[in-house]
Amino acid sequence: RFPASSSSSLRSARRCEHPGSPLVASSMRTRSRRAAVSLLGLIGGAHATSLSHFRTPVFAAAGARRCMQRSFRAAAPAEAAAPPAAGASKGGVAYDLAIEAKWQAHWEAHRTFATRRREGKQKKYVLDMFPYPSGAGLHVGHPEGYTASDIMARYWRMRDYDVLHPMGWDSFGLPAEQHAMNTGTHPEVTTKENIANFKRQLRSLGFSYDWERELATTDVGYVKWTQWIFLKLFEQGLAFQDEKPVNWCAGLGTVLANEEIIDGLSERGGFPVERKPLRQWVLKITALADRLAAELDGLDWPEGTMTMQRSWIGRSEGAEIAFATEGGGEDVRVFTTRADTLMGATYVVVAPEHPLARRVGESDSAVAKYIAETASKSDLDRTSAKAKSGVPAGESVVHPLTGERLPVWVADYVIGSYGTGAVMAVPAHDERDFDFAAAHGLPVKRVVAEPDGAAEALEEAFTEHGVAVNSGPLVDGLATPEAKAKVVELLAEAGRGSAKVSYKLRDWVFSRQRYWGEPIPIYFPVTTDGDPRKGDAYSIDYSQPLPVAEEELPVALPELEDFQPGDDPQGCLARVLDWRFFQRDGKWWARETNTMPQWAGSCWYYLRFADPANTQQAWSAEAEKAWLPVDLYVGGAEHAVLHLLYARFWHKVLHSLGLVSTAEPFQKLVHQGMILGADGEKMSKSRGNVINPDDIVSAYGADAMRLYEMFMGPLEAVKPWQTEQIAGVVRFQNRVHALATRADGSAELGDETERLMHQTIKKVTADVDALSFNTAISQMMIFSNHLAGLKQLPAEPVEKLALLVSPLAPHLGEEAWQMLGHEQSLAYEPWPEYDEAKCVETDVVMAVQVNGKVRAEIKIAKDAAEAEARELAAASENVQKFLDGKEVKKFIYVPGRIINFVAK
Ligand code: ANZ
Repeated sequence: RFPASSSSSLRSARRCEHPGSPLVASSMRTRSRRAAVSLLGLIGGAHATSLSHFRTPVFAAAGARRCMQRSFRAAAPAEAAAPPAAGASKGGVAYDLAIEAKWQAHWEAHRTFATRRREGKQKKYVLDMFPYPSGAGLHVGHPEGYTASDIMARYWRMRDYDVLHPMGWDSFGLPAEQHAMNTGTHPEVTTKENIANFKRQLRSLGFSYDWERELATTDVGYVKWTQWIFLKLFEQGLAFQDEKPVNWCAGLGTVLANEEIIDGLSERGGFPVERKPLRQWVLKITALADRLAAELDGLDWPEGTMTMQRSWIGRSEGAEIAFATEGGGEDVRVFTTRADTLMGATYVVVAPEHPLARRVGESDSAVAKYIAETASKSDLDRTSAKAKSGVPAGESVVHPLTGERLPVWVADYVIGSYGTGAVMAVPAHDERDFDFAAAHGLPVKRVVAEPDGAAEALEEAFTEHGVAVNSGPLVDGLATPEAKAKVVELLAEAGRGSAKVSYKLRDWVFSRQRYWGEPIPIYFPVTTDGDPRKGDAYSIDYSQPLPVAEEELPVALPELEDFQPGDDPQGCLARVLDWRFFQRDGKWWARETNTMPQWAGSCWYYLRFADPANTQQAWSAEAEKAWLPVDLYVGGAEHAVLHLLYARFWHKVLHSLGLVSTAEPFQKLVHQGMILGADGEKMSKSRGNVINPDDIVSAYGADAMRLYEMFMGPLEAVKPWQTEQIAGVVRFQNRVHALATRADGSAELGDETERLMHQTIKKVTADVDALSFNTAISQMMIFSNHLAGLKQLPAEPVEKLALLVSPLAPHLGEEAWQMLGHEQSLAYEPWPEYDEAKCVETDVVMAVQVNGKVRAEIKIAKDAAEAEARELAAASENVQKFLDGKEVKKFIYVPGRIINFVAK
């Protein structure tokens, strides 16, 4: 499903490393680095089509309605209403695209999709990954997922569920901020404009959202509760400050996000970027690593996504082993998944960030130089480099079981933040150690033989499981799993090691030194002799972070005209002295000037949708119980890891605080497949293969767009856009419309039509349940063709067809329903039922042979008895003609297959 990793995806992988996440996803050393790369490549996509962002005040319901009516009218200009592709439908009134605007106005005026929650009814919460309202507007990938979820929302309403189907905006984020920096336009202005445009586009597609629940993550009333959740994390010790390496670009005087860096240079200006420690807020997602991995089990998610989450979390079972240092300093502790290879360790490697390396670097200039060189490299660059660089530390450690001395090296293929930041190197059985040993002339000692006992000299590392050799009488001969356990036992006896689980997942760096994000609601004591707002000297004590009181939330962003980050690494808010400093009880305090990352708002929006207008609480317990968890979550696979992991993390914290009642937020997850350009390539401006949904809607209508996107192929498949194929669904649409104009209440429902009607209801129901919309449409095409061929067209099958088609093509469904004489919208009309018995084909058409030659055809029950078959066959005129004057010697009858008279 995902594009194969190429050099460009590698590049985007590099650019998009997320500072709060493990950079090397699959395996640090021996396991597939390629998986890590393609995983990161995929995340790269996350930034391209970002789910990210949202500042408009939460509308009061009435105001919202008024405002929506305005934008609605704008959405239905005269051209859009013209029917260029529809034409006159055969035998009836022209199918006019203006009906789409008509029905949208109807739903609006009647509040058709206002959410209801009735006592004793079951619920379905159908959620889309809300969009970042970019300046470019919707692309064709958005309506694909949104149509799928809308079909389900409409279908479940007809099945008598109470449905929550909301939409909102993930409206904080980089593009609006970048635009602000370039043009001086306030991000709030850009964001508002973009939201209005997105909303116009979504409304033109006829989605059944409850717009009264609309929210944007930039709404002050939303920011308040995002900050409130941050304070919950802070109270729990899950949000803390730490010095973390950031990408410092001296040329631009700013900290850059990973996606703003290409090959070590800033995307803007091409200045070198160096990794530099900076005070940051960090969320302790690692505290929940085990639950985040284990609790995926009960979810109905795509297997691939669960696998990616698991490998991102990277649970690894192994052992921690302590090597004593020669000089009697701190032990060097290593993490290994192959304790069984302990006797094959020939040296020990520490990462350049390791305390031992730093200590040695203070007096050893070669080590100091090496540490400085590696500082600019990202973890991915370090782990994927072919050449294994490194320098000797000039010290040795003691092997915990043999007492042998092993040299210590400093090398950057060991990552400082994974495991203990140090490894025991076993070149015979680990590829990277093997390469490193070869490059630096270090010994290789084989301690694992092939399963059959063969142990030849090695030309490359033998990384498989096998049988222990050269490992002493207690371990030799044991198969790898037993050998691991035995070595851990021996280490435990010696007090030098124990079993240990490590995770690749890293704590989440949760601060940015930027403007367009939620201010972190923390402040610090200030020492000053004057007034820091007037520029007097001050010092801030960052070691004493204090939470802003709940009643003082939200901490709103100050007005700003210059959005450039500036040369203070604390970010542009640090320049807004009036906002930053305040006095209380005669003392000075300073606000935190870091803001939250793009991901914050999307971590809990699904909860707010349950209770969006609540001013007293983020959500009420009743609303949460009424709607959570999300029953169906639809969105792009590019969010398979980060967004979903972050949201699950917040949810689990809220769960442990008793604020939500389920452990997981999203029960079922579906990713729509990417829609490629007509050339089979990813749509992009530079290729000129981008399709604008507005153009399709104004030329063919929303229903045609919806039907086409669902008919292109399976929802999850990657598929190319083919405008010319829209004609097929337009024909279908016209045919259904024409049927509604012709239907005649007095016409009789024949057997064949009745059977096909029940078969169609059955198949469409099963297909919709399985989100297999393309096959549902095929079946309705077959059915509509059949009906179009009838001379006398009864109303019942056309009514059923109108109901069945309505979740997919809601304007058409409503229009047909109205033409058939119904006054109410069909949105809550019961979904058609089928009768299993009536689905079965009972009659067959059979050839009747006389002496092996076909002489007639009869229609007969599939399982008719021989006597009945003979009587019916013999009654045919032509058969009588050929039997005339002959004696029937034999009658051959195989039910449903053969009827033959053998006559002389
Ligand atoms: C000795 C050994 C022998 C190893 C052998 C492997 C094979 P996963 O499965 O990804 O957890 N390792 C540990 N910490 C590391 C770090 N900070 N940077 C780079 N590599 C690190 O991989 C665990 C293995 O990766 C560990 O097991 C260690 O190498 C290495 F035949 O220890 B092993």
